[in-house]
Amino acid sequence: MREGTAPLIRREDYSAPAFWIKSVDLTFDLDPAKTLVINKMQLERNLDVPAQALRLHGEDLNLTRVLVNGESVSFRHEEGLLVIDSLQGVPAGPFTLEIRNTCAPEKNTHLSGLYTSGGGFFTQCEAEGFRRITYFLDRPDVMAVYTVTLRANKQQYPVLLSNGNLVEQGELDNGRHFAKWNDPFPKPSYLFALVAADLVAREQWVTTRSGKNHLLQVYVRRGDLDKTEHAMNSLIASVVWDEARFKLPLDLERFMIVAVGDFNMGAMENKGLNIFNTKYVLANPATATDSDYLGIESVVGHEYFHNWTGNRITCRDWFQLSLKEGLTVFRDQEFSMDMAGSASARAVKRIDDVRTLRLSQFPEDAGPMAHPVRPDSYVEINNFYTATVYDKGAEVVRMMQTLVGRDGFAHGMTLYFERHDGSAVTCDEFAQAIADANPQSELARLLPQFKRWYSQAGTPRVTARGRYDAPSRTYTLLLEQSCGSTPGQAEKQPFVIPIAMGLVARDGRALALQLEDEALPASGAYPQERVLVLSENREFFTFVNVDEEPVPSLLRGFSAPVTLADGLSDNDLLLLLQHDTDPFNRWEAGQRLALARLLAAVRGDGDLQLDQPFIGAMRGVLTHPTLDAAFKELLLSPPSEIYIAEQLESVDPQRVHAAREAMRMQLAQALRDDWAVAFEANQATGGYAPDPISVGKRGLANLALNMLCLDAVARGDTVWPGRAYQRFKDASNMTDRQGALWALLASHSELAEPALARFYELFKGEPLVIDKWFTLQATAPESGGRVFARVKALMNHPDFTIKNPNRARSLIAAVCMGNPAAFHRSDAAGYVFWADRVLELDGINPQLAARMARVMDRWSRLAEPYRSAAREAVSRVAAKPDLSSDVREIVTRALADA
Ligand code: B3K
Ligand code: ZN
Repeated sequence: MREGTAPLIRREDYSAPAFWIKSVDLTFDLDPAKTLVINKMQLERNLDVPAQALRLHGEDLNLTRVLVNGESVSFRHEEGLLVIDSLQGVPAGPFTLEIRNTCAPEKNTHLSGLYTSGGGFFTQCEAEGFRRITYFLDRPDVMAVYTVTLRANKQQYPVLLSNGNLVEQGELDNGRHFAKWNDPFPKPSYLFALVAADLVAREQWVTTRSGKNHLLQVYVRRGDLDKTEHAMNSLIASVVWDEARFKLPLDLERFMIVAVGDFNMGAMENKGLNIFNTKYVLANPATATDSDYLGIESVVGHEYFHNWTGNRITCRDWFQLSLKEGLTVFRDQEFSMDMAGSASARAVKRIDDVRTLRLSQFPEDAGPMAHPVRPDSYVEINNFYTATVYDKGAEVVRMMQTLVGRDGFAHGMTLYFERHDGSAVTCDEFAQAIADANPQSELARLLPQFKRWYSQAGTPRVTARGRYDAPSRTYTLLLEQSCGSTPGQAEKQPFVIPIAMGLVARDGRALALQLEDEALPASGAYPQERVLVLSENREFFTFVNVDEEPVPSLLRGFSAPVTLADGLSDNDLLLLLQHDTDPFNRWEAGQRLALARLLAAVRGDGDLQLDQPFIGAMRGVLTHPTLDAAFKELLLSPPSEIYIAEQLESVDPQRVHAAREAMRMQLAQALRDDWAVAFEANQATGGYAPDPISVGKRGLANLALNMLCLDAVARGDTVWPGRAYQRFKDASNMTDRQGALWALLASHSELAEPALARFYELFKGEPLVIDKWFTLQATAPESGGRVFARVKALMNHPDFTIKNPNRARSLIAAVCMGNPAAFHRSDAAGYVFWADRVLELDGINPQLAARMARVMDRWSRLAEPYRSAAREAVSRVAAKPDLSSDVREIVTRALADA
């Protein structure tokens, strides 16, 4: 294990490897206690760099033999590296290196490298797990062809899988068998995978456009086959989409997905052998919610799309992680949008993605872990699989598409693959390809400046001021940008910010947009929407032939990851809420109206008291004859407590919670009859299908039921809670069942207890549903400390185990991240709980511990008494002497944020 003094790795220190590994022949004798690995490599010196000793990575391994060209050589260990000095003078040309070592999969609680789960063997190698399997140049720019032979007991491990194509399989002595796999594509070690377990597969053949047939397989444990249909459908849709949208075909004879119950993250894109957290594979209507279904579709897509963006072209070094992650998130977002279909359903997906960005990336960019999309340094790379690298990285790619157009972007992708297929490259090379394919674009003109999105951390703030001049019939927009300092970056240079916009007349009409000195376009009409490109600190944009003072609708579709201060009044926002042709800004107007009221209540002395214009506007949304249900639900859900807190200089989480709960209660009361109508009108009929219309109906019906119970319980009325309980019992799908249970929990109904008990009895054999059962209890609205007390009691429940990441997250992360009012207690008990859990987890699974540690990132923003208590808890974790480098990096950065 790496200890707390691990060095800082810097991007500027990159140097090419001293050796290349051309091919690897691996043989595994799989045994949970002691697995033997025979690793035969073909290497050659990299003649572009000065001759040096060979230094191989290795971690938690037992080395038994080292042979160079069949002869034993001397070696030494130095700072976690295996050093073979005699290879410094090796002649140019290939030589072989054979290494034998053992490892102990059943003792591997880090879930990095080779480990056991549910009686099978699984691997996770990204970012640096391969070195926990055998000695290697475990860095992404060393790409080799792998041949892998697996040997294991046939009865216990009937399925033996690795990357690529199966070349041979057969029987061995003593009840053992073997399988030999070959992956023809050179790949970095982080994409290696093996699985040996007792599994069954759903199979499907597909034919790609070239006429080739491919076998798709989804492997799960016996008994879970009835939960694989949606994952398989999502995989087929992904194969079809990537070929249609980007002309990128499946390049292997077979493509496998394997589900495993113990997994640190969502899934992993190993070449041809994706390994998934069961959470992103298993679903049937009885066990999975609509959002589970959507999550599966997007993660299956994401991992499949990595096959080109990540695997065929990979990262030169881990600082370039967003090269594959930002791009692949962008691709999975586009995939889900294309699958959603209608303009309204696409907007719902976009709003969802922006909510995620604001919930996780904006706080990250404003806190101690702020880092550029392409970081400059790290201690532990696993700590940099962040919202910034993934989600802001995706926004950077999206801005490129906005600047060059959808077709231009597709051409850019084609050029990127022409230039770099089969190699390990940098973010610069990606941006250059997109720009070079679009030489006339704003991206090409501004490329060096645009790339500041990769190098500068922090969320830019755009302010906009409009001035209408009646005599000249002009409307002038002044746009200004600034960006606060972030750790290590005091001054920021201006960004290139594409601002999609329109102007809306007082009667709701969209106005034609003619800029000063602009000729009539070939289409014969000026557009009603356009993209302004802000690249200076301040710029004026003047529109002519404007007959009346308009309301500007800026940053449509959230065209850049910035915050916007446009000074719009309540009346302006009400106009946009009603008339904006851009659905994103329509939603945003509603959120801003709610946010303004919430912030006033949190900052001021009085309680929140909703005004008639706001209530009327919300009623207008709820009773709107044509808006989609999903869109109504988004509009009627107030901003989250985390998002509200981010707008405040000093945060009292209890006040934020109280204000938001008051808003929910008043909306419940004021719209009581309308909620009842909406509930009845949005019953999805027929069999379960996760299509956007049905999903929207179930979502709005659940919100309505929640509001109706809230209002009823407050009045002492038992009718709606009774109906909710009945619905909970009779539900034919998990979305409705969980929605009804949540309505009871969130309204503090007495029926919540019997419902929880019944839920447990129904699903005690379904781990993913029991995760939900823990999470529902941990995220229920706090009242009088009961939720927190329940969480502590649940830690002793026979089904709770901190060793399983999903289960640990379902309770610990759920309360610490998902329930601010239960977590931030004036007696500091929440922080003590957090510190104890982080320390406990650190001894088992440092990656997971470091994720949990990030809960406290924003401690310095808290008001007293929370702030001092939170700092003390972070200091207590930091004081532990043998802390992992993972957690040490997080808490050290947090404490520097005073
Ligand atoms: N590439 C993996 C994440 C690996 C995380 C390593 N700590 C999954 C993904 O982004 O698709
Ligand atoms: Zn990814």
